[in-house]
Amino acid sequence: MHLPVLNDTPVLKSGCEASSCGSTENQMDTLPDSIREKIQNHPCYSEDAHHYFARMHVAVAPACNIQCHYCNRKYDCSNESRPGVVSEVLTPDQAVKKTMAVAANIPQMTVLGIAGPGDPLANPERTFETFRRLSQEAPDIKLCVSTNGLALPDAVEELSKHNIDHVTITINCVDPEIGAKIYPWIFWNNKRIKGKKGAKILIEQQQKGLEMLIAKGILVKVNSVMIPGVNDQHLAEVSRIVKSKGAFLHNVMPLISEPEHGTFFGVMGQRGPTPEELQDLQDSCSGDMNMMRHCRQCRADAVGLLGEDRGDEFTLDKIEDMEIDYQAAMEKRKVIHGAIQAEMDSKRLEKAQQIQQHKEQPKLTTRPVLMAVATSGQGLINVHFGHAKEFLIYEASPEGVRFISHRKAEQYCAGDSSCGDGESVLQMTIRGLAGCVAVLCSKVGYEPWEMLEAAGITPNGEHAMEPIEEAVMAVYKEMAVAGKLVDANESVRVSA
Ligand code: CLF
Ligand code: SF4
Repeated sequence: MHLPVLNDTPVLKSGCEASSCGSTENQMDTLPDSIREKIQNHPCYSEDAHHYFARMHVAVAPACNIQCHYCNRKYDCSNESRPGVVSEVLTPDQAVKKTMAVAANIPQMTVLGIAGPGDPLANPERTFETFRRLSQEAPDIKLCVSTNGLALPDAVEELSKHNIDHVTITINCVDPEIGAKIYPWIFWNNKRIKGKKGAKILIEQQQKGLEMLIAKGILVKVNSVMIPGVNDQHLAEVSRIVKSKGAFLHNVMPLISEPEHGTFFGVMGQRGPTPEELQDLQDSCSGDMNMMRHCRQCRADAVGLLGEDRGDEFTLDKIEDMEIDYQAAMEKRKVIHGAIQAEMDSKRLEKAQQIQQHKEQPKLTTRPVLMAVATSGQGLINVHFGHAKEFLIYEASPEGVRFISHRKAEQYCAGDSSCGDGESVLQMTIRGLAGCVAVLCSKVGYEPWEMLEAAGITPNGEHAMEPIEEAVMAVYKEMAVAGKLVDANESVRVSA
């Protein structure tokens, strides 16, 4: 089908200059096979894989060797988790049992990560005992660790022994001046070292650890917490430096600083970035570096697909009652992984063909817009508007469709029907979709339909069970044909 060229309206420049989208999958096509093999079923390292494959964390690491101003020890590590106490800190033995139980019951779980609630490498015995046993007893599970980096250089040798080929280092700065504003102290050589001096040691250890991991052929992802007014102007430099040293992916996450979490930043009123500020920074870094945009800032005991938490199904008392035949489970896992891989390969092929067709068609001159999508995985539009716990946000433009971020439904409320100011959960969810021109879901009820329309967001239930990117592009074209996308002065993004 030929696309109509609507008019001469200037195109608002999208952050993406590529022919289709800025997803890691397009970059993935150019990766060597050895790296592709490492990331193709890792839900964090591959944006595509996160629709299909799950991860789990085991909370075996309670202690930490530094203090971050965005962390309160009562809560999960903010490096890799949303604030919220871990339900259970596990022993290595309990962690292994839990992993086996999850692997048998959720065959899509391909990655086991240790990410807290403190720093895994500040708890080396517990962390390495867990990894050692799992690498022997469940060799089909990829092992992954996330660290603040202070103890990393001393741990690299041990990490490489346990077949851990994914390491995340949280690097918030490369300048001790800035570091002193984020880290009040570190614990180093049995002493507490404060301010710039402590930050300098931490930065040096992080950079040294990064270089050592790369030298060992271990894939490194760098996480950074974006703190407006503190390191936001500095993170592009961080991105450039870590890329030059060989980091594979950069994940810039928004600071979470609710006063009720009792963190220094929360109490001091330090704000987190708006979605718009976050996207601008990610876009500005993306020229230099592969950017991760689908991070869910998971709990240190998260289980399931990114964005879902099935931890309650695998509490210690429930695991005790489970009969697990891991050999049989491994066979089943192999078959399921093979089927998912085949589906992903065929989708990738289809996508490549669509990109080619798209290139050959006359270019639209319409503006880029954001659309929200309700999905529970498999890359399909398969969730009812009212059941969505989160929405994935895509940008559609004449260049194609690209994933931007995710936004929680009910993000201002814990699930009561209303908050203090009388705003309903539905109203809050719709407010959270501000800036989107449409929401695609499997179905939408009458009341939300009217409220969405009143908010200027077109509800769309016509693409149920269709692949997300195709559906988003189809809706974009329909809107273009209907002349709804010609106002180039209208802002593409509005902060929620
Ligand atoms: Fe866990 Fe982290 Fe490994 Fe993933 S999470 S240790 S790399 S398996 Fe993933 Fe969660 Fe974001 Fe972490 S979405 S917080 S990036
Ligand atoms: Fe908290 Fe993690 Fe920072 Fe340690 S490294 S203080 S656990 S956020």
